[in-house]
Amino acid sequence: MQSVKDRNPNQPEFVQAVQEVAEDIYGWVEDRDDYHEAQILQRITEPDRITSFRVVWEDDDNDIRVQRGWRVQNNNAIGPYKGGLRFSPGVNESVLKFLAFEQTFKNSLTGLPMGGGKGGSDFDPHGKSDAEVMRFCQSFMTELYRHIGPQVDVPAGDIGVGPREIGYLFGQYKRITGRWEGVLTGKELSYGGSQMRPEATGFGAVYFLREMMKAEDEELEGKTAIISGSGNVALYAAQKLLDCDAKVLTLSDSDGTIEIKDGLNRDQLEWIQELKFERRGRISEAADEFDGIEYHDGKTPWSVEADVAMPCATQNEIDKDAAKELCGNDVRFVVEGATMPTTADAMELLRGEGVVLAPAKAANAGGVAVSGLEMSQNAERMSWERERLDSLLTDIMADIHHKCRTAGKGDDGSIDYRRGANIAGFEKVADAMLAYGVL
Ligand code: NDP
Ligand code: 2IT
Repeated sequence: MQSVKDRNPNQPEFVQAVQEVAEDIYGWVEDRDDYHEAQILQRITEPDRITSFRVVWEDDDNDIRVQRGWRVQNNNAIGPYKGGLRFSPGVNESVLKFLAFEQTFKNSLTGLPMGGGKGGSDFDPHGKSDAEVMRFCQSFMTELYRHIGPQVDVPAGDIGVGPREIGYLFGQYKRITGRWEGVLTGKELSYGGSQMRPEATGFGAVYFLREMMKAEDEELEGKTAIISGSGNVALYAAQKLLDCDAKVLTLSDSDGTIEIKDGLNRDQLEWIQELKFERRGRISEAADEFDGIEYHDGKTPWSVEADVAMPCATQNEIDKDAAKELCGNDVRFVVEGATMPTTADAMELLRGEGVVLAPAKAANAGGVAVSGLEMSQNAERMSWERERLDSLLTDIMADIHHKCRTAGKGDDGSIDYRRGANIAGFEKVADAMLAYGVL
């Protein structure tokens, strides 16, 4: 870890992500001489390559704007680089390196042949017109296209990148290369998207939760959940929780939280999905629209009592104080819909209190898993039915749960899902790297 810290100064998110994996696998790899001789740990913490580029675009006032763009191709030992693009002002190389590192082990857990990558820009889509977003995406892809391809690297969405952005990016790739090919996932249905991709991450996280509860002889029906965020992951997690007759008590955005004391109903959820996905409004508007929904400006959801917490917004959103609140309210399950939403000290506290934690690389793997299925559909020029995809997603999440439980079983029979996810995700990538010799 010291050498990782020395080689990556001023990259706290990346160091945090590596530290988490290292803590969990260190005991397990201790007597693996083959890994040590081949320097697998040192090699796996160094991205294959990072491309950075300037993205210039013109806003609606004809002012010239300059942004930074990146693609981190972390590891392609088990398949083409695969992972989303994030457009958000907080994006920098450390954030993208941590996301690409996480993605490598997450993709491995899905059982599909996908390596790990991530990219994005410090561009902020909030408040931009469609025309501005289009011009930015076209400029971004004009740089990115030479580094990606269906057998090379297949980006998708993440924070700030949804179907609208994927459409502009895909159109520009097609225009420049003259090729229609499955170079991005998360596409709309009219041009080769998958029926289940929008829902897959949120639904998958709830399927994982259901498996964890089953293993503890508990039912999801009737349980209460607090969710942060109101984007792709949060709103489809909420939808699946309602399908399972659980109660959703909160949603949020970066301005504040809404609290729904009696639990979110379907009409409210559909209205909020339209607000967020179509009108790109703020979550506070839901409180203006509906009686029974209260808005708490500047607040996070973590002080509301519930059985389950689902952080579905961004990294490090549950800090030690938030973890204390969760424990004080007897939250039993934390399901990480977002990537690395829990700080290291919060994680330690939750583990110490016996909270059952579904780690991000397992719990939110449903999205990239269905992206993998979208790649298969594009390669065979077929479109698969929703029922088939939902059943595959259900099976993949159950399989990931099983892998984490098996690898995460302690000598005393206790289960540590985070340790299990890290070991199971790591092993497949490390073994493939061993097979290739020194490279
Ligand atoms: P979206 O852009 O659709 O939604 C993000 C949500 O989180 C918005 O409500 C946003 O609020 C909020 N948010 C973003 N940044 C912050 C912040 N700094 N503080 C507080 N709230 C914030 O993104 P996704 O739902 O796609 O992604 C959310 C998380 O899930 C990320 O960690 C991502 O890596 C992870 N994930 C996503 C997958 C996917 O398929 N999309 C797959 C696997 C993981 P606001 O509008 O105010 O910014
Ligand atoms: O973090 C993630 O897994 C994603 N943003 C989705 C990646 C993908 O390629 O679908």
